[in-house]
Amino acid sequence: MDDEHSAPHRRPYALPLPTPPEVLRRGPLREGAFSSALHEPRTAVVTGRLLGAALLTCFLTGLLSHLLQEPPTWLRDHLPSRPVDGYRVTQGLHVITGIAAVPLLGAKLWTVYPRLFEWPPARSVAHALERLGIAVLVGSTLLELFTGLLNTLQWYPWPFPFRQTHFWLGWLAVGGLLLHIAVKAPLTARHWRRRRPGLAQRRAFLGAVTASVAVVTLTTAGQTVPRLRALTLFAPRRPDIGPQGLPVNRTAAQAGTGTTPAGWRLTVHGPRPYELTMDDLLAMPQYEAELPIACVEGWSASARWGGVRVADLLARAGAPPTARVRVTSLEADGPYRVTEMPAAHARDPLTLLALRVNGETLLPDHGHPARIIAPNRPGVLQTKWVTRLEAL
Ligand SMILES: Nc1nc2c(c(=O)[nH]1)N[C@H]1C(S)=C(S)[C@@H](COP(=O)(O)O)O[C@H]1N2
Ligand SMILES: [Mo]
Repeated sequence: MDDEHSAPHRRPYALPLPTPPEVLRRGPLREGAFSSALHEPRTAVVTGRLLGAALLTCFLTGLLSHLLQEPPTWLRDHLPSRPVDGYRVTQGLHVITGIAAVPLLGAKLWTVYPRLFEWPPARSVAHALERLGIAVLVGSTLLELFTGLLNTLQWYPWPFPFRQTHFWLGWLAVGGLLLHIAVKAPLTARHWRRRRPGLAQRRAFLGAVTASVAVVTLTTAGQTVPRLRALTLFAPRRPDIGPQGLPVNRTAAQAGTGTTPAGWRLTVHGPRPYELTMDDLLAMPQYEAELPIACVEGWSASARWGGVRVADLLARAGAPPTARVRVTSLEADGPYRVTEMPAAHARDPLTLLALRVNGETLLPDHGHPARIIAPNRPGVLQTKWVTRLEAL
């Protein structure tokens, strides 16, 4: 048998769902429970545009940061070491747009939250799926901004690893966002342009939202934008406060590297491996470079570094200029004890095994006896307390 000639087909997602009994329609579920004139599409479109732009910028810069920190094999030989300030700018933007997204998300959710109490809760399977999609979008975005913000404070009150969670939640949030943009496109298009006369209340609301975004941005962006430094009230870090004029993330005490072992040597592995004492290093040609430390948490600070070119050290070991380098720290353990540097960075003349900063010998907190400093690189990979380089 076939049902070619039975009842007309309905696509399964268009199936209507039953309306729950009217007695349940109380409190916020009442007709007309929300009185503000601003719970309407034009306000949602204006806040949504700003929020969308912030979240998409945040996502793309975050993706970049992830790729730079853990480059997949196909990419690792194509990562450029210029512009010098590349990572500083993109990661600064990542944290700035993430922070700006907090008041924007608040405003957007406030505008549309009466929809949470829509009646009936689901008209059809399609409507139920759309609402489920919104739940995923809102949940993942809230969690994403929350974990990111707490990470800038170096506070990890959860049992899961931050970076992987933040990465996958980001995909979930951006997937939900793109779907949301697509589903709402016709409605958005209708309210894209302002119709005169505008709503005075809306103007006041959007003014308040803009002011909140300006305040949170101006009081935190100084952690990476030098011109805003004087306004840095709420940023977790002041980039100019710390020993030798630079902040410290992991101290020598935390890493157990407060005193350098008496017989410290730099070991360089390659076709012709060798070892150097500090005196040997100081006898090599010394170079200086003005380079930033750009921490993934959003602060950055520039300094004048002095030391030996990594390219010279590798060439002396007979390594080809296409070699990547594995850097090992004296630190007993820690996620950044061993890091890898792409070939472009290793052969960049600005990349140093730094022995000095701002004219002084490195303090233990900044990586004494020697640290890596390279252009266009996440701070986590600027390895301190270096004991070994291996050409790969
Ligand atoms: N060996 C080692 N190097 C490290 C780290 C670490 O935990 N271990 N932290 C990194 C991080 S997260 C940053 S932002 C920079 C900070 O450098 P600073 O303390 O000299 O400012 O060092 C990096 N180098
Ligand atoms: Mo960092």
